[in-house]
Formats: sequence, C-alpha cells, structure tokens
Amino acid sequence: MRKEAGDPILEYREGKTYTQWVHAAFDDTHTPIDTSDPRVLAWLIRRHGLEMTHLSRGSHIASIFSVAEIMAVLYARVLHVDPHRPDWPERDRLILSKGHAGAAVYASLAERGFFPVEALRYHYADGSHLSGHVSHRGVRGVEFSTGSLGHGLPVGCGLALGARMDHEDWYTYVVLGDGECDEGSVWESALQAGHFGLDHLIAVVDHNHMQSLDFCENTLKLEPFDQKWRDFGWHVLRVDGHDTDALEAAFHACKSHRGSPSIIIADTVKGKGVSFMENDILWHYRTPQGEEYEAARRELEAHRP
Ligand SMILES: Cc1ncc(C[n+]2csc(CCOP(=O)(O)OP(=O)(O)O)c2C)c(N)n1
Ligand SMILES: [Mg+2]
Repeated sequence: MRKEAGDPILEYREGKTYTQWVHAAFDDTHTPIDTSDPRVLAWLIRRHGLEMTHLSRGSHIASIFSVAEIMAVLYARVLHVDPHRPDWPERDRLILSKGHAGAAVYASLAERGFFPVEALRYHYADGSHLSGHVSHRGVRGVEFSTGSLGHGLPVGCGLALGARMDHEDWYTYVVLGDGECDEGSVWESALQAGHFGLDHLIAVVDHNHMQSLDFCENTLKLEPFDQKWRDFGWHVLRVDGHDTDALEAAFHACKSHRGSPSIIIADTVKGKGVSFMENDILWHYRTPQGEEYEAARRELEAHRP
C-alpha cells in the first residue's frame, strides 16, 4: 500500500481523499453501513469495484460484479478470520483463484477492517501492493497471489491436505471462474481432492457462463458441469450466486458434509448490478469512464440495500 500524495490518482480526484470522494459520490449521509450484512457488503464491493476500476482505468469490472455476493457471504458470514490477527494459525483460508477480480478481495478486506478503506485508491497504481490481480505481498488478509488462472485449486488442495495431516480443523475455500475450469490443473486437483476425500476443502464456481471475450459454451463446453464434479468424487450444490441467503445455507451445508470435498456451482450474471454491463462481453476489459461511469454510479446508488 505504498504510494504517496502527488500521484496522478490523487490529482484526478480533485484533491479529495478516496474516502471523501466515495462518500460524496454515493451520499452516505443517511444510511448506516453494516458490513456484516452480506447484501450491504456485496453492494460495497460493487461500488468500490466501480471506483477502483474507474480511477485506475483498470479492467474486469464485470468479473468483480458477478462474484460480489459470493465474496460478501464468505467475508461477512462464513470465514473464521480476524482482521487484527491476519496470520492467526487456526483461521480459514480463502483463495480467489479468478485473481483478475482482485478488487473484490481488496474491497472486502478493507470494509471488514484488515486495512483502511483509503488504501483502495492505490489499486493498480505504480509501486502499490494492491496490484490489479490479487497479491498477498504486503496485503493483510490475502493468502495467495493469483491472476494466472488454474492455480488456486491445486494450492487449496495442498492447504486442505496439510491441515488434515496436522489434525487442524480450519477450512480452505477456493473461488474459481467457469472459464478458468478450462485449465487442466483444475481437473488434476479435482481428482486429487476427490481421492483424498478432502472434506475441509470447499470450492465455489462463479458460473457466469462467460470468459474474456466469448461465452463458455462457444469456447470450451463445460456441461454437464455438475455431473463432472460428481464423477470426480465431489459433493455438489447448485445455487443462485446472487442470493445471499441461499449462498450462506450452501456454505453451511458444505461445512457439515463429511467424506468428500464440496463445490458450490453458483449461477451468476457477469456485470450484475449495472444493467448495461450485464451479459455484455465488452465489459470484461472495458474501463468505466465519462457518462458510462456516471450512469453506473447512479444505478448502484438507486439499488442501495
Ligand atoms: C493462465 C491464464 N490464461 C489466460 C488468462 C487471461 N484471462 C484473464 S481473465 C480470463 C477469462 C476468465 O474467465 P472466467 O474464469 O470465466 O472468469 P470471469 O471473468 O468470467 O469471472 C482470461 C482468459 C489468465 N489470466 N491466465
Ligand atoms: Mg466466467
């Protein structure tokens, strides 16, 4: 989180701090913000995702929006983590394997007290620890750097296997993209986790049916997706990935399941929350600027929980 005053981002913000700017842009004067409510946290993830990609001229806003409820339920309701002791040995481990949506992790960690929200203004900035893809270097609460797709599940398997060998009771959570499941390493680790019956490993697929610049169906078919995981020995649940109650119930069901690893296939909409970004290939890489930024901001404001 290095980077000091005088950088172009601060000048772009007309001298306002990030926090002042966001509070003014979204008129926070009337509504108390309770980050332990997953619907509120998901909304905060979206608004930071918008601000962070706007400020940095960064990409992947649609990927951030599609995973917002998944991350919010994890950070608000499921993970046993402590912002004051990010290295607490008995904590649960979370890996966002679709690391291009890193802003969703940074926003969650900041809003849950791991580091100041103000630090979010350094996302993507030269010299900043808050790199565009998730980085654990210098960022409290991040377990593992990702961005090169296909690495989160193999590492998650290793963590879960290690925990079992040490007779530890904590859980490992891995969040994957559906396009990411084209990677062979995902299926190698799926096979391994099934073989070892790693019931403290819980994966989630953000199943938005899109990857980069096309639909998954046109790129590499995944169906029958649920059945493939079952065939690899996994306990499979399927939920609406924007329904925070359904997600929370699914996580609890996975935690109490024994004998095999669990996966939640969460059906989502890429770009969820801003109508003109939803299911539009363009918004994988496009950065929100000008009238598009303003329109997105107004839509999010109108749907404040
Ligand atoms: C190994 C690897 N290959 C290619 C890329 C480039 N890339 C970044 S995002 C992306 C699409 C990912 O699609 P998906 O996993 O479905 O994530 P979504 O953005 O839809 O949530 C690709 C191919 C990458 N980051 N890593
Ligand atoms: Mg996808």
